[in-house]
Amino acid sequence: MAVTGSTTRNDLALAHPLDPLTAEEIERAVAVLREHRNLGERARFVQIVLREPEKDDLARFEAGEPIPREAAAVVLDGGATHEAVVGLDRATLESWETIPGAQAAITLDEYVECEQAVRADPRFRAALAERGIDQPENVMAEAWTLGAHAEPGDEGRRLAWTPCWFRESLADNAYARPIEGLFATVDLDTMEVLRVENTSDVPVPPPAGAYRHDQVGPLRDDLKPLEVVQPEGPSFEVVGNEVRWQKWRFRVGFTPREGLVLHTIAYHDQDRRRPIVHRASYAELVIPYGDPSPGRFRTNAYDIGEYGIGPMTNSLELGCDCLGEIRYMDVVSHDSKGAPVTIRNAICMHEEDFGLLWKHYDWQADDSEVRRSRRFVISSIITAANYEYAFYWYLYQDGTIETEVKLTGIVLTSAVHPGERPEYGRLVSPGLSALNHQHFFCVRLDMAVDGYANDVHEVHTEGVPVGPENPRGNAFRAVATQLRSEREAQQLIDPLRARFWRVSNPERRNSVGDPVAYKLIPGANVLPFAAAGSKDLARAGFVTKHLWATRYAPRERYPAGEYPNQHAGGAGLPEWTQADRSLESADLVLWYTFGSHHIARVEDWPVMPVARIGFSLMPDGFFDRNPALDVPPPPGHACHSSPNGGGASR
Ligand code: ABN
Ligand code: CU
Repeated sequence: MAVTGSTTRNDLALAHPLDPLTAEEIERAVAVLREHRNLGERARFVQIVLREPEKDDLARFEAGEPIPREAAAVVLDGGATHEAVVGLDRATLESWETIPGAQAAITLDEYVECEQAVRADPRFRAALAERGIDQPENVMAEAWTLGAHAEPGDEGRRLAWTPCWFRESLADNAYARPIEGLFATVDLDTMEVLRVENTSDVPVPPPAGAYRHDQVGPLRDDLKPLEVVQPEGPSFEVVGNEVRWQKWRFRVGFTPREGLVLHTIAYHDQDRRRPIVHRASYAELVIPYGDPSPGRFRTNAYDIGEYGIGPMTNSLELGCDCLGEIRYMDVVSHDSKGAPVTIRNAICMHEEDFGLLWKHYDWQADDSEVRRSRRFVISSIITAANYEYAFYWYLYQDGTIETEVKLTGIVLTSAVHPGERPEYGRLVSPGLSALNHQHFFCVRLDMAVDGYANDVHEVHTEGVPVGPENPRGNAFRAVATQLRSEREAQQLIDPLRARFWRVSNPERRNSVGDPVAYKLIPGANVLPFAAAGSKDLARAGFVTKHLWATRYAPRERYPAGEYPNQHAGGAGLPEWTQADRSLESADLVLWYTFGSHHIARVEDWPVMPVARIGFSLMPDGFFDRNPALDVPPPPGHACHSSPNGGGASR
């Protein structure tokens, strides 16, 4: 990972054990695997990633001990999925294990090769000809994962199915003209087209959906320039992969599966570095669609677990994706042959003015104190076929950590008979339906609130029954219940009772004697509509609860399990939490699942204005007072005054 901009990495920074693999390390891992396992030409490297050191290894490193660099790899070879660990310092194969029954994530190379195989298939071409389409090269056939919907006889194969769209040229909207009912099923190991379904007489909709700047008619001409200028540069520093902004410190990571990862998020306070979150990432994203029609019922994809969003990461452009005094980081991904691929400007960092931080006007003293809020933003944007997901982490001067996803791109479409109104989607253009769907994100937060021994409580507010304690009926209070085990910690949001979850450190007290704590405050959320007992819901058990908390275990990383692709269901959080491990004074991991519910609007077409969803982690007794008291008034502005004079306006 390299930083573009005024900061450069130095040798010391290079050595940090949480730094993602460099291109050279990926090459070394591939060379070791090829040599020791005699891998054939057809072997695929699905994911090669830093094998992250455990917390006690990191402590040893901090104490000055070098710790070995290791790569973890998922490899497809001979029709099976294998996991390997490679020692990078001495180029050794540390382990090689075949994972029975696992289907690794689909690689972008397979995605491209699958489309080529489908376009070349005579049955597919015949089906296109029936519809008057004689340019198969202008048909997009996307390799979608199949979930648990393999046809009898296909079990055990590595499968994809392909919804298809037609366009006359690359300048057309890729999703405007679905070829309804035409779906191929492909064996990705052999790239054999197993079958072509051709079940619908719905015509391909007419051309529509232009959205590019030179296609949409006159552009508005009344926008005056808006520039964000920091003449002295930004007030953060990037040293290697460590970011220092105000009192915040954290490290930037990146994995092929999760994309952007934040490590060791801490706040400098009371002359020490106080940890808050050891590791934060988007650990899963599943999009269930609600159309039961032939073929389309399969539409259900895990963009993180079944594909991996690292390679989908965009190269960002200054003034477009991010505005202001930006620092970028490049990341290194790799293709399925194991060749490193650098994504330039993949991660964007900058500061934003965020309006009011705090204010009070004392009218008797005629004294006003105002502070402006500045937040630190770190983001990356991925393109998962039709959709864009922009992932943001925000750090605030009052100790709040927030994350937000901005969803944009093009809604997933199907075709309907002219004049028909779809039951399971909304018409966005004549003959074109945008399918009902939901996007469920699961953020994994390996917590470390002032240390690794943490408790978790559910807190809600309740009114007190009218009686001797509350004779006038006005009383209400917050009620905290400790979640002592993994089953107790399976929770739903309860916005009408203002529910939140508090993670505290029972060994450290604040100035009023309470354990220091951070609270997770949910934002908008929803539950799935897939039926209980359905194959889709069985695989996505983690979406049935909004909060899960588990005792840290190194192999428990993804809420639908390590290999959700073609899995029958039950893996991940539902399986691990059957152990019902204690969460008292524990090294604990919070998993927060949140769903963006999407019944499309015609305004979502031809490209969707951003929809936002997220949540925050807010200090709740972590500090001894408002931690942003020491933020100075902006220089040169009279937004404060003393009681004895001064000229602030309120
Ligand atoms: N949104 C499903 C998907 C992701 C990547 C590639 C194809 C399809
Ligand atoms: Cu959507």
